[in-house]
Amino acid sequence: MLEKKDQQEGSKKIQDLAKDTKDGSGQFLTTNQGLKINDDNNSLKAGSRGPSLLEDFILREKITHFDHERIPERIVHARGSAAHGYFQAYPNAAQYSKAGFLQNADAKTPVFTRFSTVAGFRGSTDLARDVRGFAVKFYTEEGIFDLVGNNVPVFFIQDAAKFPDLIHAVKPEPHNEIPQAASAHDTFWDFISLMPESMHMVMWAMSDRAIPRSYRMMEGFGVHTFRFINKNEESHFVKFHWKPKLGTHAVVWDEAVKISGNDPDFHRRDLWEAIESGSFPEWELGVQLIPESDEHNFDFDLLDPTKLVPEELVPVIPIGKMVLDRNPDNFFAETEQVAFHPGHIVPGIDFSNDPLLQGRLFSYTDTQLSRLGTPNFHELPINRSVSPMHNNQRDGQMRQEINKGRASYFPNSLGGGCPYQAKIAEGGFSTYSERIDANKVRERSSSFSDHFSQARLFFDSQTPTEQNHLISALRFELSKVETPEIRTRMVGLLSMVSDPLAKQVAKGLGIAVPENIERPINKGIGADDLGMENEPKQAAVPVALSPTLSMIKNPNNTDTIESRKVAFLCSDGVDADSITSMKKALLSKGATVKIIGTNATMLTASDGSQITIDHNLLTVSSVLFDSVFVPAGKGSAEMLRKEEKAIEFLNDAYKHCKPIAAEKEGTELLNHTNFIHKLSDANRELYGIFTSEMKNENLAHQFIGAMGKHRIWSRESGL
Ligand code: HDD
Repeated sequence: MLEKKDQQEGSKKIQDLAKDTKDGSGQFLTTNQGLKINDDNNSLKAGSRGPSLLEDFILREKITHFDHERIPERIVHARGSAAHGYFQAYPNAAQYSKAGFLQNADAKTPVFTRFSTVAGFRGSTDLARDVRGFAVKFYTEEGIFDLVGNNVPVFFIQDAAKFPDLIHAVKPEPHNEIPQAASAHDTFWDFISLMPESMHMVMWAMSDRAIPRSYRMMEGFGVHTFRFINKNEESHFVKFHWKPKLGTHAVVWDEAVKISGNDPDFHRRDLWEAIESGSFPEWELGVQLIPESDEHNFDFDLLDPTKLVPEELVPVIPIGKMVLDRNPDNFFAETEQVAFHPGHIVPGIDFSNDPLLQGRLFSYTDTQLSRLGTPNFHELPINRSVSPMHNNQRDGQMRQEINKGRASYFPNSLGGGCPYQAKIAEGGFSTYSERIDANKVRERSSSFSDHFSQARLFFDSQTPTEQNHLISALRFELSKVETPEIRTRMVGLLSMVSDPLAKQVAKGLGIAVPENIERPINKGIGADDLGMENEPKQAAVPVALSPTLSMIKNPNNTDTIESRKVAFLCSDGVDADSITSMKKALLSKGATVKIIGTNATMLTASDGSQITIDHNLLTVSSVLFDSVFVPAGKGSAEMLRKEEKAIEFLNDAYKHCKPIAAEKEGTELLNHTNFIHKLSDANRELYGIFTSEMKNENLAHQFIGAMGKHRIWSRESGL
């Protein structure tokens, strides 16, 4: 029997652990009806060894609730992670749009931002090769504004009518539900090979943009052209951009595959840990503004979602920043139940006639009805507008609001005419009055028919490293395709983008680039139309190269190493001083250091001091870190040499182009890797390997400098 004092201490410990949870603050366990529960461990039985009794309403309530805990996952973007934060406009923003949240540079508008993959199910890996969703809910004083974009500025299709086909093609195949969270299968490439309009987006999806290092290191795009309406009721076309403060960075494919095994929650954990540690991710919101009068001054149609506006033609003007500074309290209540909708806009923002956007305006409410089960989904705390909500919509499942009074219609006199309509001057929303004079038709505008120029612009704007990654990705994906005709058709389409690209992909597949390109069946447009015959092969765009399309050349990248994770590979006998000085240098630049040891708890350093281990080598791999340091210490280096995992850790870090540093005896460990002997002493530093046989202040400096470049790409091309 525990003494009373021990019991009290035990329960105090539990209370301490639970101090940040609402239910931990000394509350009784109750049923959903508020009845205090006396025994939550045993069901009601006829005798302690007898059958359970149906009368047990406490058990029935608990099990019933449990049986209904899951709701349908999102048909797309099921796998996601989110955070709270705020948006703050810059002083210049007010002139471009009359939206209330852009008027005051001192005001902070709360936001909830959800990042996601597209194809995988809710429990799938974060590191799938996929487009990432980038959806921001602004809780403005004028109502909810949702900017529901992606980390890629264009889309696969031009018309919403093709969306169900696209998603059916990319999701696991219907007969066997294989493969999970992967586009590398026949149905996806079958569809793509018949849809030339997807070729620009395919370039992005096969680039390293589709395997980001972190949600915090992704650009975001509104994709469609929207409208900004200013105080004078003038309209500009607008494209939205999110630029991450930490730069735009990716992992490499081999790494992505290994991360999926090591930590399928890699991006979710990364976002969560960064915010918990106070390293709040930040993006700048930028806009490209195009006066109405310039609508037709481009070689592409602004309404075509498979096209971007090169930043060289229309610069991105920063108008505010978003900081994510709070993790959700409850995944289901917030991240899962949040309902975004591109149709949630506020005065000062309006739609364009992009046919993909127009179709989305229907789809998002409809999907919430089946996913969240009621037209009252806006009453869930995460979806509630901060501006007061008054209307005559009533009842429905799970209604929270207790509406008072008799009048639930408008106009009314019994309710004093309330709620009444707002004049525009009072903030009432009025749709931009665009002149439309047209025939009702079911067709695609011929201004949408150049599918290849911007795909080519994208490919040509990449560095050789990025081009190689893109080629490898296409080789990988198309090698997984089992139907030879699909591969051939795809290589044919790629040759419309770039001959060198098509040749390289074809070589990897062991086939030739077809001479005569097969005309895609159905062509994604009406059966009576000509399709590709109208399309100019590699038509000119005024911009030949666009550095902002490349992640490596991206002018917005800085050399910050803030929140980057460095693994210190250690064992007993490590030199404590070596750890301390390198750690100090890295922490001063905002990096995170993790001690990897050969057990799960403590290391004994060479001076006898005890060092806490963050991760047992058994449980991690270098794919989870940005760089590796092997500290000094003879005993440590000798122990690690015998650990196959330690050598693999270094070999992988090298393969994935990550900076590696080693000090004094730590350098000895590198002699057992498979890369060190390929490097001369002279070119080691060029390839991001920094070693010092003695204590050397410069080592940390060099190491940090290399980390600021993200990866040492010369390793891929140079050896
Ligand atoms: Fe969509 C979810 C982004 C085209 C139909 N979409 C969804 C999410 C993002 C996007 C980020 C996840 C939101 C969240 O985190 O809850 N979708 C896009 C972008 C598109 C796009 C950038 C093209 C530019 N989507 C698109 C079309 C349709 C849909 C053309 C249908 C006609 N999207 C949906 C949906 C989803 C969705 C089925 C699933 C879950 C949800 O809406 O709430 O309605």
